Amino acid sequence: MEYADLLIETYGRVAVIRLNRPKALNALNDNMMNELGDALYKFDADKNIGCIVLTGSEKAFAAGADIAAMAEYTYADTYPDNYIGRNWEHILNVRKPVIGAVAGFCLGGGCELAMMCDFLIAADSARFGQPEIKVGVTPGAGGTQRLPRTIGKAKAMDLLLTARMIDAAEAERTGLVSRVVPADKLMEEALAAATVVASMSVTVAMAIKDSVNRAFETTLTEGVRYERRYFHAAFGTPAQKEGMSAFLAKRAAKFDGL
Ligand code: CO8
Repeated sequence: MEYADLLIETYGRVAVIRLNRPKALNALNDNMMNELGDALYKFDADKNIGCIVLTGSEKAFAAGADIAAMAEYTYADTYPDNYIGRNWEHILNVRKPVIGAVAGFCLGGGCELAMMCDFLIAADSARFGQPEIKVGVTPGAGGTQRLPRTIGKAKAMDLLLTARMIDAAEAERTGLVSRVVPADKLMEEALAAATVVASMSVTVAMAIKDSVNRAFETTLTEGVRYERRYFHAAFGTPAQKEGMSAFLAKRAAKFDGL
């Protein structure tokens, strides 16, 4: 796959999508978001891929939506065309697990995109924030919704209203990221985690992802019912037969592609 604003690599059953506009700290523009959607959908449909890693550069995961592109926009340029909604949320349709590997600036739309990943591994160099207020707009890709659900109202309001950045340690304390690793180990750690995920049953991994995401959309009772359907359905999959027979035979399960 060849893209102007992305770099693509695969490692076994893991696909790595790297945001690549280094001169603009990976500011997210229309073309990059179209390409990202295209790459995500291709890997989601690829039977040889079990997990996707989304990353940026050492300096920036992404420093936000492209301010230079947006500066002259009018309401008439944004609302009728569904600016952002049109191509920023493809990632939410991806059924396979997506791990975000974040180093450097992860701001504004960059932080919103990161929060659409399933979990985040951060380099100790990572800086997170929602500084949209400083450029005279609200967040537009979920910052006011996913951030409070993730780190709580007080912290979210603090970040959204003051535009201050938090470092990787604070991001881990608040639950925004699942782990922090030395910057020079970020890709090694992200690939190791993704390789573990990709070695599991892709069917079960997709079901777990869907079920966890359901927790944010429904009541506890309905969510547990939803999960129970997947649990029962698992007994109709080859993955359950392989996983449980491997356990009883005291051997490692081989889920490749199941
Ligand atoms: N858009 C466009 N260009 C950018 C952006 C951006 N968001 N961020 C950095 N750049 C460019 C700079 O203009 C500069 O370009 P040049 O070299 O041509 O002058 C280059 O990247 C390097 O940046 P700096 O020189 O500023 O580097 P510093 O290390 O001094 O500062 C910062 C780094 C602190 C990250 C600083 O660049 C900054 O504050 N950037 C803007 C952060 C920001 O406000 N982000 C929010 C943008 S609004 C948004 O994301 C709305 C999201 C809504 C959903 C999606 C909408 C599309």
